[in-house]
Formats: sequence, C-alpha cells, structure tokens
Amino acid sequence: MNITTLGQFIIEKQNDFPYAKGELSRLLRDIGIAAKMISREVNKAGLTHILGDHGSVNVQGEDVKKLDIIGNETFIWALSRGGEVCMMASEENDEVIPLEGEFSKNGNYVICIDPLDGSSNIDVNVSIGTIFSIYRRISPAGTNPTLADALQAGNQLVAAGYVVYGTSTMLVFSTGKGVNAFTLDPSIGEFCLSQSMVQTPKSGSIYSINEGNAAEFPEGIKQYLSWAKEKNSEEKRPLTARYIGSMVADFHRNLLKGGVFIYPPTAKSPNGKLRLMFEGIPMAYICEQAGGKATNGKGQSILDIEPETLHQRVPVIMGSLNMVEKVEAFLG
Ligand code: P6P
Repeated sequence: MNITTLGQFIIEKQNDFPYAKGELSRLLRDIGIAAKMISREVNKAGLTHILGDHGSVNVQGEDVKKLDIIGNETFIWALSRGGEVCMMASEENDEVIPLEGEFSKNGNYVICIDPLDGSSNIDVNVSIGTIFSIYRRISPAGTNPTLADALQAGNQLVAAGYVVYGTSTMLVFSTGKGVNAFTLDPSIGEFCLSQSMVQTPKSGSIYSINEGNAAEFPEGIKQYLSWAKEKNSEEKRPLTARYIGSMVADFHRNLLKGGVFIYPPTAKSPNGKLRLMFEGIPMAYICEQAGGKATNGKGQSILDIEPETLHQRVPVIMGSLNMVEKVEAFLG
C-alpha cells in the first residue's frame, strides 16, 4: 500500500524544515486537524442550517457567514493548544490575536490566516478555501508579541499553504523546498500525499479575472485581455476564461493546469481587492515555490513587499511564468 499520510510526511521531512525542530511539525499537524474539522462542517453546510449570514460585518465590510466564524474559531483553537504560536492574525479580526496564557509568550511562530476565503460561495456549494502563512516571531521569546511580528514580508515566510474544500478536500503547502499536495481520505480521516513536488506549467491557456470590472482596469490589462481573445491558431488563442470568484479554487486549478490569476486595481479598489497578508503573500509563496511568478503588476514581487498595515490590499498577477510575463509586457 503506497500511502503517505500528512503525519508520516512531516516526520520524514522534518529534518528539511527550517529551524529543524518539532515545533513546525506540530504546527502543520494542527493545521491539518483544523482543516479536517472545517471540511466536516463545510461538507454538511446545507444540512445543519449553518448556511446564511451570521448577521455581523467584518473589517472588510463584508457580511460574515456562520462558517466564517466556525473556521476562524477552529483555527484559533487548534493553533493555540500546542504553545508553538505566540500570536495570530486573521482576515476576520481587525487586530492581531495575542494568544492567552504565559505559555504562548514563548511560542516561536506567528500565523496569518484567511479561515474561509471565498465565503460568498458557501451557500451555493462552490469550492472555498483556507489560506495560511507561518512566520518565525521577530520579538524576543518570553516577551509579548507585537504587530511587527505579523507584518513580515513574504520573503520571511517559514511555510505557507492553503486548503481547498472542493470535490475533495486538499491541503497544499510548502516549507520552502517545493510544494506538496495532500488529499483527505474521509474513510481513514487522514490527509494522504497525492501530488509530490508540484510544478506549475510555464505556460497555459487559462486566464482568471473578474471582467465585470473591465471598464476600470489599467490600460495594459485591457490590452492583455484583447490580445487573449484574439483568434490566432498558431499561438493557440483565444485563451480560455475561467473565474469562479473563490481565489483558492481559481488558483489551485491554474497551479495544476497552467494559467494566470489577475486581480488588478480598480476605481473601487485602487490597490486591488485581495489582502496582502492573508491572500497575496501565501499564494505568491506557493506559486513561486511551484516555479510560477507572482507580482503586483508594478514590477515588484509580492514576496518582497514590506507590509505596512495588517489588512492592506495588493493587486496580484500570479501563475504560469510565461503568462505572468506576458501580462507584465502589456503593462510596460
Ligand atoms: P470579486 C473572495 O471574497 C475573494 O477574496 C477571493 O477569494 C476571490 O478571488 C475574490 O475575492 C473575488 O472578488 O470582486 O471578483 O467578487
């Protein structure tokens, strides 16, 4: 039987992990536990009347769904228990979340999380996801963590990944030595290695963007989209538009098949809609670990952006190397 569970993989690879201690291993295992718990809730959402709005509004001004709350609380609970984490930041919380108890002051890691990205799709049974980033704290152990511990650039990441709750539940993550994908086997309650050392195709035929905002796109994006739609059999154009409004699902499809995901600045969102800390950085990390490219469309790698505020937005162009560079060529 050729199965490698997440737990077995972590033990086998532990010596490759940065800082080579069991702490990161424990963190990754706890993320897997939280993901299994949320997968259970997501997969019965239509049955237990947890659909619909929670009634509150989050820092982004978006209606908070009940599953958002469950997702947020589940990850906070799962990552508080082991003592490895000194602080969390969540897309659902205005401020950072210092974890209770003296013990956590000695946690060496900080987690940034989007507990349920794409939650507007929850009630219509479209794939949603969890996105996470793991940083090493920069403040001294034993002291109270500060906001600076969370506001670290993507090039400081220790690990990052996502869970996609789709036709199957998959956990995809990297600790800096490539991207590995695990599929949840509900019959044994384990994430099992399904794709090892994932490499995204250098080129592809899929572009993902919300063209409803096309009137407000930068000129270079408008020109790229016109180019993508031109008929040119030799260059296999027109390309194919695929966009379901759930970044993790759109990203995951493009990662495996090749494609480019674009969320450019618009009049309504001059820095784009996606959050740097909770979507841009972790997905850029996975993208580049898989041989792709992730930029803000202004000549800067998303991983090199120095964060200034916890919920700042970032324009993103990420995916297959040659496709991202084609978009950049139109942006000049
Ligand atoms: P729009 C979900 O709210 C999200 O943050 C991403 O998952 C998704 O890619 C994007 O927003 C969709 O935004 O403006 O196209 O609906």
